[in-house]
Amino acid sequence: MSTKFTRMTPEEAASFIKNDDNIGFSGFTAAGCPKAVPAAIAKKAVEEHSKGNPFKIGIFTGASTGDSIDGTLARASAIKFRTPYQSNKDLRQSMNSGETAYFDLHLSHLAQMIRYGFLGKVNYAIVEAADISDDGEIIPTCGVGIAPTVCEFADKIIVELNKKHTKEIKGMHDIYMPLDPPLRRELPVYRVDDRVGVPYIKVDPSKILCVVDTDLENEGGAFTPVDEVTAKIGDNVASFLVNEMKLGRIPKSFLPVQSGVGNIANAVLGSMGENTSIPEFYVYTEVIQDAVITLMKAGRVKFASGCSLTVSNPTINEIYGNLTFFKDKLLLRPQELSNNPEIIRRLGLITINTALEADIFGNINSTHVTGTKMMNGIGGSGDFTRNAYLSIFTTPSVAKGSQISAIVPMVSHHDHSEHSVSVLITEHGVADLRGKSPVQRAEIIIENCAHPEYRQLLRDYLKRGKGHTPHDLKACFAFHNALNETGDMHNAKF
Ligand code: 0RQ
Repeated sequence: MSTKFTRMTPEEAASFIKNDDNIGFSGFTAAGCPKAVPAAIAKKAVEEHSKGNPFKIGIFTGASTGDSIDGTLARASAIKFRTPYQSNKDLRQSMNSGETAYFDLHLSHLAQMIRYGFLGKVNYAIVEAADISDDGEIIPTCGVGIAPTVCEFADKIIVELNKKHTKEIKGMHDIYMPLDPPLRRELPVYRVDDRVGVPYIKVDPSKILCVVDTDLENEGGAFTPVDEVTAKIGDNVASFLVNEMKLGRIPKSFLPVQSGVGNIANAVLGSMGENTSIPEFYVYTEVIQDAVITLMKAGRVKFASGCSLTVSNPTINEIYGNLTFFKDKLLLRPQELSNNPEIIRRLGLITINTALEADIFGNINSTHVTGTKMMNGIGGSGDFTRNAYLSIFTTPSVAKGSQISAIVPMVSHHDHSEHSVSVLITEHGVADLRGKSPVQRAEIIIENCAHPEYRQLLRDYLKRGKGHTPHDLKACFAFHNALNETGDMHNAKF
């Protein structure tokens, strides 16, 4: 560990940040995010506001963050803009009220967009590290995100050296930054466990403003336990995949799996692990969740490549305590690689992501509640879905009791088009959309996936339309209008 860099307290480091600065943070989800300096920046914002001074910063991160970034800064009204994915309730409120300008991006695009100069300057990179050497080799902690790019492009770098993360994590990362067009070459990842970079982020030591020593736990939340609905969705996914193998449409050795974020994704992986007709498999994903680690210990997952270890604190401690077992089974890459379309298409990923709502023709809304309120963001779902070998979307058939049907006539916001979605799965069943016309897709989505309480309404809607994709533009949002006006989609009228 280097002793040559200036040591500062979080408050001293935060004192350098000015109103209107753009900051690039390391990490992906709560994993790998700095905590002490952003919280001190939020404190500074509150002080400046109380003196009547403006103080807001622009935020680039890998994806969602811990509460010390998105929560404290949103509550301090200190965010000028924010990109990409987020999942913090206070930030969500600030975005939906118009206080914070949020722009949502495919996660694989962000680092290159910063390099192309599309998004403005990065004044400071603030990165969490497990170790740093005199010559500027930074060992990230358990999440990488866009750290290599923001370190290269920022004027100055603030390093949070966090003792909670063992230096022995060195070797788990594969850091590589592609050249930009017209010089870009192929990304030579041919197997899930191929390494193409180096195990550290190399920065110019003269750019390091200071090192801030911390000892702070990760801020990740726990998952909701698997319930009857999520377990059924998981079982439906696993049985579908087993059948695809029997039909010879998935090789007997299986294919690498990407699984989305959240409770359903965790349940799906659990079911796939329990179903021993699925062979031991590889994971090539962005977020490595608890379920992957459980399956690794059970010998069901051979190797996982991702952008972050988004696991609970007991699980991260278990990994750090048993690195001899885990280190050659886990690889953490920048999101530009974990979510790279070229690699996803080459490896032939089976991708499994969760929809907020799907329409009867197979279009997916992953982000906007009733088309207007941002939930989290598109995350990596577009990167993976569009380039998958087989793209699956899962969703419970209803939300909020059963007042919301997740299957609607037309999605109220469009993230993934019918052209990218192969299969839709709810707790009621599976709609295999491959090779089907819009009407054929609608029929199986209604009969196999919609909640029985909503099937007749959806059949009635399908009968009204005309044309190749038979919509009735006067009635296509009847479900959403009923929800807005009466609080219940059951009251939809055409
Ligand atoms: O509300 O939190 O108040 O209970 O949405 O829904 O069913 O718990 O599912 O945690 O898997 O999240 C799409 C948001 C699903 C997530 C989404 C309400 C529901 C509940 C959460 P409560 P569940 P999950 C790569 C993949 C986009 C990014 C992505 C997501 C809450 O998966 O952000 O795919 N995906 N990334 O009640 C109103 C509906 C609703 C609804 C559910 N139709 N209308 N509310 N809810 N359906 C990973 C990364 O990119 C990091």
